[in-house]
Amino acid sequence: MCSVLNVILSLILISLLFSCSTNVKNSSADAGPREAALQVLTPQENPALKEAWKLPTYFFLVDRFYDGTKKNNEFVKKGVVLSYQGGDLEGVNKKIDYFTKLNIGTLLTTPLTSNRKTDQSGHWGAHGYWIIDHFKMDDHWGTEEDLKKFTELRKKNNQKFLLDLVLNHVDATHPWVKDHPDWFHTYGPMKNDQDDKERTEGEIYGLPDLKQENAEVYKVLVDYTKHWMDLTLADGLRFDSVRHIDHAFWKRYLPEIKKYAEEKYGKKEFLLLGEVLHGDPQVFLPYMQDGFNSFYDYPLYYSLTDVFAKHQSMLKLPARLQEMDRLFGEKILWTTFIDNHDTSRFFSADKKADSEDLKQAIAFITTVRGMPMIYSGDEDRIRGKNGEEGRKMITFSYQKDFDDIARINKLRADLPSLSQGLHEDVRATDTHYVFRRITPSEETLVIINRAAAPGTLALTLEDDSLFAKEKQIADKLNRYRVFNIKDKKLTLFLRKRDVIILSLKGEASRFKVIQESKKILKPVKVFIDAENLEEGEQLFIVGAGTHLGAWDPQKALGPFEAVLGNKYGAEFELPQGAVLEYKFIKKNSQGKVTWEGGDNHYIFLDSATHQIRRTWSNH
Ligand SMILES: [Ca+2]
Ligand SMILES: [Ca+2]
Repeated sequence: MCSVLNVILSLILISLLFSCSTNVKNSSADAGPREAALQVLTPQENPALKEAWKLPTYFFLVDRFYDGTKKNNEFVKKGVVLSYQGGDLEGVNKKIDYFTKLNIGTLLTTPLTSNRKTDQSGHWGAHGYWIIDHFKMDDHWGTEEDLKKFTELRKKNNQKFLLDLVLNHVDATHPWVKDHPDWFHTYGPMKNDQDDKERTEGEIYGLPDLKQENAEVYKVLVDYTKHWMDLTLADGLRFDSVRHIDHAFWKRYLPEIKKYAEEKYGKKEFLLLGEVLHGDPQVFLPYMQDGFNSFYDYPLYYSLTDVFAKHQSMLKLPARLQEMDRLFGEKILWTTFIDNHDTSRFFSADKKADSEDLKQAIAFITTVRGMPMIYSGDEDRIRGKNGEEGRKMITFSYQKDFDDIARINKLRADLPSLSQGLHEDVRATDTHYVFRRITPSEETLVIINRAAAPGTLALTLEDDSLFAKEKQIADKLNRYRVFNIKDKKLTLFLRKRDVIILSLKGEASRFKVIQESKKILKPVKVFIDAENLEEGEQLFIVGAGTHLGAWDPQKALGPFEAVLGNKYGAEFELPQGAVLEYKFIKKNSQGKVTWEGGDNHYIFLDSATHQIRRTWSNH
């Protein structure tokens, strides 16, 4: 190796050593990223919160679940998705065993408050987000007696309740708009959500925007919250449109509500779930500082849609999990989902998506960190290209899908490692992903195969793996599938698009090894074929995570040295176990940056990976 390269490598090593103290852009100072870990390390903080919310949640629109009585069917037009469909709490109460059979631990419904009584260009407030009276239940859902019965029934079934609240806006026909004009922002319509003032004070969808900084508004929103907490005995709250309300409000409001839940109801693990509708994990950092302990996991949602619905590389999953782990550590209990009432339905995200894909996606969110949330209709093959179209009435017609999802959901009750365990990436390629969840007394291996054909996978087990001592092991999803272990080699016969879950209880000594493992840097040689480099242009590599410069061209690793012909090479110290998500860039002597075209590259740096070879892509 030439001396220039040695100097460069030393500089890179120095920058890597200091990288743990640099902040990722846009993050607030004390929410800085953690150093890239050897593995994805998950729930060690907040064990009580993770225990309390370990079971899957079922989310439904009251109007779209089950029509228990025709008495309240005002404005109902069956089959017209923009109108009311007749669902009500009496229907929910009649079907209460449905949730138990699906192995659900928590129910979340759309808001229960009274909504506008007229249509808005053919759209009705069947979703519940167009409030006209904060202290009254909508007649469509039934009576407060029905709500009381619902609370009793779910208590009997040991099911929690998450209450959906709207604090950002009211409907234009709400009496407050006339009676208290000073309770609203006067910014006008929101067009640019990148602008902080416009995003928090502008009107979304023409809805009058509440002025939370007004003392009377603050008080009425707190009263509204407590009123519904008292009525429903909620175990947590789901907050709509979080990004459209100023941080100052959340910083004051969330601790007050948390205190109320603790002092009045003894609910120490009260969930504060924020809807921050964004795919970039960085956007969530300031909201974590505001006091939320859960968010919808939109960043992971986009990655898993790419993988399971659009049939893209599985490497996107560990790349995303690792990226989020670097930013948030274990501070947030992510609410994971495969679709919801604001997104396309899973089946409609891509033409290729089918029910096997859907079940794999659900198995994935059930076995990684966070709290999995089923959106009503995931078990019922509901389709729809966007949120509104996907809000169809449940038909209860796919018993096998229901049973399969119920079986996956049951894993959460049976295997504590899935909600509490550390996470270690074992193997990842374009078509399969193997990871381990581990607590001091349980080790679980999850194997997801996305290949369209059957195949064999041989995994070499670590000496300290509980599986290394066994001869045979049965799949937790299908006990008739048994796999052999010989000389610490586990041989798996994979079906096409398969999920296998293996778990053992016992003294899992690998737990300590993973917990204490420090970042192991290993030398990796990177070669890139690039034609037509212009005079003064040099090649660099940049990607996700501080170890690859966090996508900042100024912090890119390089330059590469000419090796032979169009081939350029460099050697870097990179963290073993990391999934690298990266691209190559060219920089000229004036500092002008040219990015490689096409999709990002991914590679899992396991112990056997010492080289990366690629060709520059123009598109
Ligand atoms: Ca009804
Ligand atoms: Ca607002």
